[in-house]
Amino acid sequence: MKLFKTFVLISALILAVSGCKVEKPADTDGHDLWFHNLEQVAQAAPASYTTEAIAQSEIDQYWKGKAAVEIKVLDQKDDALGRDGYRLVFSGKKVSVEANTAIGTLYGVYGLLRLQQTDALPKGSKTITEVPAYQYRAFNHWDNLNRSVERGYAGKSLWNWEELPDKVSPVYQEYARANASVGINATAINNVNANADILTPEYLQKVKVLADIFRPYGLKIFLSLNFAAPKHIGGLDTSDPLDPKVVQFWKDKTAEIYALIPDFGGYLVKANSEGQSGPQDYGRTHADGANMLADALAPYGGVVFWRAFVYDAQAEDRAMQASDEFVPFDGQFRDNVLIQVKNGPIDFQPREPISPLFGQAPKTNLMLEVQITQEYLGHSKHMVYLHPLWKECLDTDTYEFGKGSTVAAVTEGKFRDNKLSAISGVTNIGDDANWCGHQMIQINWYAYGRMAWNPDLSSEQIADEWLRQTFSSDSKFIKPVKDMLVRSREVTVSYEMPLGLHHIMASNAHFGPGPWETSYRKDWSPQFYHKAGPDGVGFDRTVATGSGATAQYNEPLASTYDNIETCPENLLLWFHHVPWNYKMKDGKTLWNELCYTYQKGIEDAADYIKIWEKVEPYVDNQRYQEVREKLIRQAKDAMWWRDAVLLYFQTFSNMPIPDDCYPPQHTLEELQQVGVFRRPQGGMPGGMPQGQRPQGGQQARPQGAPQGAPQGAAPQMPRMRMPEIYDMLPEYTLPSMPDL
Ligand code: GCW
Repeated sequence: MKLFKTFVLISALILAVSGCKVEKPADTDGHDLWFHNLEQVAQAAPASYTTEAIAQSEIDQYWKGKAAVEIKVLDQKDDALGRDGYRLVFSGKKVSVEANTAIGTLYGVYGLLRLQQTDALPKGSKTITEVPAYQYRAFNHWDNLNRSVERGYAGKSLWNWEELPDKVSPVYQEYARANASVGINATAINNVNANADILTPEYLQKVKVLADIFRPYGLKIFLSLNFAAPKHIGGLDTSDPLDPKVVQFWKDKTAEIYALIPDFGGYLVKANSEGQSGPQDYGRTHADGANMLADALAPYGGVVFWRAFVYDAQAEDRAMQASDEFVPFDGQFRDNVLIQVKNGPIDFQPREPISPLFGQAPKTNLMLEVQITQEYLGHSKHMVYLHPLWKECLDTDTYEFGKGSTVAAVTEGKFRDNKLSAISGVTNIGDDANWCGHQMIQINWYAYGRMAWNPDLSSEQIADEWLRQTFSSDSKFIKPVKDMLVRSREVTVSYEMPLGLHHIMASNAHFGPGPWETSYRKDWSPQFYHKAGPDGVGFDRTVATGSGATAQYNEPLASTYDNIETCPENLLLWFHHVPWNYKMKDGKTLWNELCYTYQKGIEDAADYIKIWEKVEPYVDNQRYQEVREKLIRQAKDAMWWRDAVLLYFQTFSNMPIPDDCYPPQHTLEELQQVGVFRRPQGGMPGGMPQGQRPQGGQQARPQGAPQGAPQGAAPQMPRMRMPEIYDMLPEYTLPSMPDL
């Protein structure tokens, strides 16, 4: 007892002397996002619900500075600011927020409050000018009408269709406000695997209510449409885009929408992809389909986002298909069509090269689609800050118009006369209290908006801003946590699919490893992508011996990727089939490089826990515990990935896992029991719940016999749903590392 008292006394003394006691912040569920340090979460709707009133009320409630803030819509328009840009003029006793439009001033107000909340207000007189890089900074929700969310990991859809239009959740306004605060100005509210019902009068009444709530925040509604809608809800016997009845259907439907929603943004379309209907069903082209819709929208100023995410089971290399299908139509799309291209040529993998299409369609309005929801990066169970992934794509040079033709420059329209430009992100939002299912991945919503406004911002700057507004400005918190976030994408690449490996996740749920899996469609089969065998691993996409995908890039990218000597090692197995004993730049064999990269990924993921524990004093208990639990899960998943991939590849390489790597904790057989899915007949790649399958179009059907089971193939198992997989996951213990 005496000893204990002495201990308490000494501890108290140390604390008093060092003065390091930090007051523990109050618990929060994270619903207030990056508005956390402002006193109040979301205000009730101001008396008059206009952009001007909202801008003023944000300042009245949250501006803490001594200088008076004046909000001014310029009489004399300033072309340099465009529609959305703003100027903050700091002159001693006054700050003036100036813009050409009311929405510009609202962005200015949020910009000013951001400077306040991140301790970045200028000291003396200064003018800050901000103009967004893209005209449309769009969100894509993959939300179904039954409130399930395809690839959503944060609860149900925000849109309560049953209650609308009569009952309006306060969350709709909070959502609009959060988007406006980071500059997001367009939102496609329903899944691209679209249910045509969204276009019925009943649903349009509900959509109108959302549009009315979003409008003062500058957020335009888009709808994903089902290309077969003329058949499904229009009573027609065809949806052929060149059929006059179909053309009329879309004209009428568009007029009906604009009568309800005068500032409606336009249509987002997934056509002839993964079983969705499209113009090719009628022997027509992407250009025929997109242009027909564009013509219906043009009188109202609407635009079409037409997706380039297309592939079919017959293609030798899925990575080449978007270019193969779209390049022939370069120059044939209407001015108000944008072709929406995923960042990489396959599908939102932890690392992909850029889609070659960005460098191949000089006369087309191209826009970038990124995925904010972490379909392939640990769902909402893993902390992965995605800005570095997106920025890697935006900064990559396509060389299309010579050096400096980065994806950012191409999509911003710098080389086109038509200045229409857009960017879109598939959201990670649902009705979870914290919106995203994981406190830390709220950063990806924030970062997406900031990037869409300014693609030049660095990952560090955005993380810094977000942390200060969401948690604490204390440098003892900011420094380690920012560092952890900025590294996190690379860490996830290391423990999931390093060195250019891709698409080796468990099918269907796209969570956890499944390198041994096959599918009745080769292009859904992990084995098709890694091609592991006794001779090596990786997909040969070279011109001489492989699919020739490297030739879809402009020089010097094409030859850099094509040559195994110059191909960046982080994309090696994307472009090359490489022997297990191939010598890497650091002298290791490919096999050992794989082993050590996975090892490093596990170590780094486990290290997050220690970093988080050190910053405990700066985080409220609720968020601290929630994040800690998820980080433990993430580290265990990292080991699961490593064990599964290496043990499976080892059946081909026959090489040992080096002694200084953690030994596997499970056998390949055990792991294969966990990760095996069998697709039900006629199942869709999206793993959508029954009743949410796309209507019309060709359903994806088995193409040919499943591939022969290779060495190490998994036993046949009944199909399992996600929760069952979780129950079956062998409990991993964290490796005994110092201090853990
Ligand atoms: O990545 C795949 C997803 C599908 C998704 C599709 C797409 C909406 O697995 O769930 O469907 O991409 O982007 O259309």
